[in-house]
Amino acid sequence: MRDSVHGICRSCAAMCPIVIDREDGRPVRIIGDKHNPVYWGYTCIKGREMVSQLRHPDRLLGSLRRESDGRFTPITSAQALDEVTQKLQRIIAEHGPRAVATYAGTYIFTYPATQPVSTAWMNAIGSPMMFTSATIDQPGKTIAAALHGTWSAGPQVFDDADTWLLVGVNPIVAHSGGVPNQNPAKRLKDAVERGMKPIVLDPRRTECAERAFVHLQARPGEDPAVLAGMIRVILKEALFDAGFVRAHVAGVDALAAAVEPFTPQYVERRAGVPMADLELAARTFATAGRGGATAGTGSNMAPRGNLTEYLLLCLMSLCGRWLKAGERVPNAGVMGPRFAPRAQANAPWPAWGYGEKLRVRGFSDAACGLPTSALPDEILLPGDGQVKALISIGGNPLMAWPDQKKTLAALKALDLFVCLDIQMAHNSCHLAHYNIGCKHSLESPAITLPNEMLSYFGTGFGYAVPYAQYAPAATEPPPGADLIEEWEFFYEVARRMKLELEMAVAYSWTTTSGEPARYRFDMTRKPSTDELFEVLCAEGRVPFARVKERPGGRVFDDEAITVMPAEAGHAARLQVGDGAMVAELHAVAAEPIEHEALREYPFRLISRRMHGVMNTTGRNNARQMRHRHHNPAFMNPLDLAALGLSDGDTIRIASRYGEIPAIVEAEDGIRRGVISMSHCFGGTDPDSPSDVREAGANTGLLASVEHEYDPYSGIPRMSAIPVRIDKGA
Ligand SMILES: Nc1nc2c(c(=O)[nH]1)N[C@H]1C(S)=C(S)[C@@H](COP(=O)(O)OP(=O)(O)OC[C@H]3O[C@@H](n4cnc5c(=O)[nH]c(N)nc54)[C@H](O)[C@@H]3O)O[C@H]1N2
Ligand SMILES: Nc1nc2c(c(=O)[nH]1)N[C@H]1C(S)=C(S)[C@@H](COP(=O)(O)OP(=O)(O)OC[C@H]3O[C@@H](n4cnc5c(=O)[nH]c(N)nc54)[C@H](O)[C@@H]3O)O[C@H]1N2
Ligand code: SF4
Ligand SMILES: [Mo]
Repeated sequence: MRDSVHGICRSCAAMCPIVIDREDGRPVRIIGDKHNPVYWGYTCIKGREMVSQLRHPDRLLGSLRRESDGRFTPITSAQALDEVTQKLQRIIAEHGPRAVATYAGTYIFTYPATQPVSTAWMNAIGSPMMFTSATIDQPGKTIAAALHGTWSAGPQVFDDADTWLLVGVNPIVAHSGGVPNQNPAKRLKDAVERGMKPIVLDPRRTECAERAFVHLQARPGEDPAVLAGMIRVILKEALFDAGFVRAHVAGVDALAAAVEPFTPQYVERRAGVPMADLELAARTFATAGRGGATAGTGSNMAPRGNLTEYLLLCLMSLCGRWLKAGERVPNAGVMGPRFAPRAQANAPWPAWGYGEKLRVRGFSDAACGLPTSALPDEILLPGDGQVKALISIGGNPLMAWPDQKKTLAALKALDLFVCLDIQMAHNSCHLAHYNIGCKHSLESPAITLPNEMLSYFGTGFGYAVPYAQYAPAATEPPPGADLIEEWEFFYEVARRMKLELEMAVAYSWTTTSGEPARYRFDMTRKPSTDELFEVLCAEGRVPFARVKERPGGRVFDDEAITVMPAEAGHAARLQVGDGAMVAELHAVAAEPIEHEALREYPFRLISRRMHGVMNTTGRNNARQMRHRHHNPAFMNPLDLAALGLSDGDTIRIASRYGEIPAIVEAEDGIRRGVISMSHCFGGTDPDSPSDVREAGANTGLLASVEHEYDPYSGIPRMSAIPVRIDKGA
């Protein structure tokens, strides 16, 4: 029998609505839902290829135990859970709960039950050692928000903006943020056609830069200098929103003094941006009308990502790019709580220096969470509190963490390493003591709540309209499979440990104040995922049952919610002169200009995403990889010619900390002196490198977690890495 059902793609954060054609209940084709009012039929190859992912020979269809000879024995998930529980209990009894850590990777995000249940379990055993990929992604966002404060009513939105500043972010490929992730290519095209003037700051002429009004093709790693230069122009020419600043912003004098050295001449010399372009960008941003600014991974992985994110918030506040009293709120919440915004600031809050103290490099908990880059050292460093057990949830530490050699040593040193994954290719799973096979996203129900909550993460994220979708599982796991959902792992281990579980019904990245609602699990009756969704949406503005009524998703714009005026006597201000950030600006101005000082490393290696794969996921599909196996080192054709290189040649790229082989490929539009290369490639053993043509290379080998790292998030220099090129393999 042939039929079609609605679904939600969970291959990335965009959560596109999909239509799944089935034969006898088995998905055979996935297409976009052309009737959807928000995504307009959009999908990408990663979503459409889920059909082959579902039946890929690399898929984990059950659980595996690694034996002492390194081979894997299939075991039932019940037995795996029994054995993992016993091992965890022994580790906790011997070393205390801090010896147990969790790492939540990319595939925790689109499964909204996973994080609250895993956190509930960690709270129940008493371990604070929860790590996520957020601290090796864009940790500057949450840190900058804490230092600056937030605006209760939220930012102006992309869809009616007159300008948007995109900094080290490329939404057309990444579907992450900047341009809202619902069909970003069309959204940006439509915006430009109605007159928007996008400004792109990126060393590469990206798909977004192609549509920019101004493209600042700066040297990598110089975003703080460029943004400080823009702020200086705006202050000098008094282009800021004086009324808004007077009423709601503090610290302008300190900021003005700190940006003073960043004259257009200095920025041109330092960042390689023509003076006239810098001034045009500043004037456009300040005078265009409505707008916003978004940074992405490129800027956060380059040095001083916190400062870059902070300067964007300063630009937003100086130009009053926040929703004003009486304006209609674009998205007042659907599955999330009713938004009751006011035209007032939420005061800054502590960004670091509280909670759990790590034993290495002076780290503590911070607004972005505990630093993942320090976890390998927490595993390797003997003594009280040493981490002995790690549970990786939809993540791939070996491929994704910076400093792959240290990561490998740490993963090998663990007494217990458990991976919750769907497949084993190019993966940390081969080092795990237990691999717990998880259901594929098409085999469990889904809700768009995560993308809705993403609007709290930063400007230009989430839905700008009150949209939501629920989709039931589109198919059953194949016959004979023995799979669980990630959250069930934690429930089942808790049950075996005779623990009570209580989960907070809130997301770690929301900044809503007040205690979250709590939900106590019945440990004698496991809830269904649907029941958990019900709990997670219990505070929603729209009853969950109403969302479920319309399988393809819909916009719930039945209620007009407007921004209320500030409360009488409200004193909190948005802070643009934070002491730590001002000190960093002074430090930037005082340091030598790197490209003039560091001549031995004339190139900068920068991060990028590949269209067809999601970090590691999809590398084992030839169509997604466009029939190559590696991650090319993209360079400007003139640089290749100057070095006597042609497409397909092998080079060695050396940073101050490591070295990798790579295959070059010409790409017009990359700034000269820049190498643009994706992460999560290479073989699984950096000490016996596989052929670069077969596996590519891991750019994390060029980073060191012990040098040039952020003191709060721990993120090391993962983009704008100074490198040198040697010809030949
Ligand atoms: N050098 C360098 N390093 C980087 C980056 C960079 O740009 N440059 N980017 C960083 C960023 S932004 C991030 S987020 C991290 C990514 O860090 P990770 O999340 O640790 O890495 P991924 O490769 O995304 O790992 C996803 C894992 O989940 C598995 N998986 C896929 N689908 C599912 C599913 O439905 N359920 C479950 N349970 N598992 C699934 C995949 O097989 C894979 O093993 O890497 C970071 N590392
Ligand atoms: N197709 C695909 N989509 C993905 C992913 C994927 O692997 N593939 N990964 C997902 C994940 S985990 C994340 S976090 C998001 C990330 O989403 P984005 O942050 O949008 O990531 P990118 O597309 O890599 O865009 C980063 C941009 O920064 C630029 N850049 C690099 N260094 C610098 C610098 O020093 N300064 C400036 N100004 N620019 C710089 C790069 O040229 C690149 O265009 O994407 C998600 N979506
Ligand atoms: S953009 Fe993301 S959610 Fe949409 S189809 Fe592609 S992978 Fe799926
Ligand atoms: Mo990420």
